[in-house]
Amino acid sequence: MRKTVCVALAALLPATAAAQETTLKLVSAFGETATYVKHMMPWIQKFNAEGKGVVQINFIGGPKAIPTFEVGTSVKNGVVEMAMNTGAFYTNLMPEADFLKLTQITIAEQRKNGAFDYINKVWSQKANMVYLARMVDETPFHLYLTKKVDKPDLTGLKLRITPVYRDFFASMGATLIQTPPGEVYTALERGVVDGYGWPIQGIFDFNWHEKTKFRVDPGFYNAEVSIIMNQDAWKKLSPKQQDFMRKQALALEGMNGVWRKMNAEETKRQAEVGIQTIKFDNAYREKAYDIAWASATKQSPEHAPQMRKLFSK
Ligand code: 173
Repeated sequence: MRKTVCVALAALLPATAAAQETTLKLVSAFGETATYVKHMMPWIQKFNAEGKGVVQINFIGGPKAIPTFEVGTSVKNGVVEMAMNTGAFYTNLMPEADFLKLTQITIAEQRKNGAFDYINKVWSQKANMVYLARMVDETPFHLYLTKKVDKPDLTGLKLRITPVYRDFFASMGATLIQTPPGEVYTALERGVVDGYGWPIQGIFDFNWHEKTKFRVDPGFYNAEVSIIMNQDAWKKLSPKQQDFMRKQALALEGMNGVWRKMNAEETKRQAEVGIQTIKFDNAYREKAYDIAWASATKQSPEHAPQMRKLFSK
């Protein structure tokens, strides 16, 4: 009799263990050769090693799996549970997504001053998402050009943009063409654009340096790349699984120290391959913020003023 019970219990065990472990699909809005993906992969490995029997991440790939500008919707609808994404790629869900570029304090500080909770409130209400972790921080955007300009007047230039740069570049008279990162090289090669916006790091990932002659300084804003999650999938996790996810989110943010160093290295590397710098004064950078906040306030009178307070130094 006793033996029978044991056998019956043993038969149940694997099924129970499987039910306790949850696998979450994760997609990247950036291509697989991107610095951001390279940064994330060791984190996923460690996550899966420590998460055996708890939670596993199944990385399903980049924009070939889901196109860049559709990743946000796929997370909202639960087609995938998680994504590495930036707000500029899901402004179709809410204008606030793109405001994360305006943070002047680190994610660690945002967790302390209430900004992180505020973001989560908005993401939950408007996009059915949990904002889990910010994995790129302290990284400015720049304007890169194939033609020289000697003042902040971009009239006659065609520039590749995302929502990040739209209002700022438009204010200087540029003609704008929105593309996902995956289409920048071809646009440069064919002369469809005379330049593009991108952070200080990463232009070598896609060989854009081959076509880039100038970088405009100073940089502006703060590149945001984060891990977002479908809210229903989050709610299905047990408290233990949620704790594990929070711990891993903090671990990912704990890796953000690499960006400062990488940004200095990439600045040097750009100079080494012959990319010249065009220097504008700080009024250029200040204008970038003034224009972005004015636009944000217009698009979201409800949240922009509070986010501005929480995001500023
Ligand atoms: O594609 C982009 O230029 C963009 O919006 C972005 C945002 C964050 C990091 C890198 C690129």
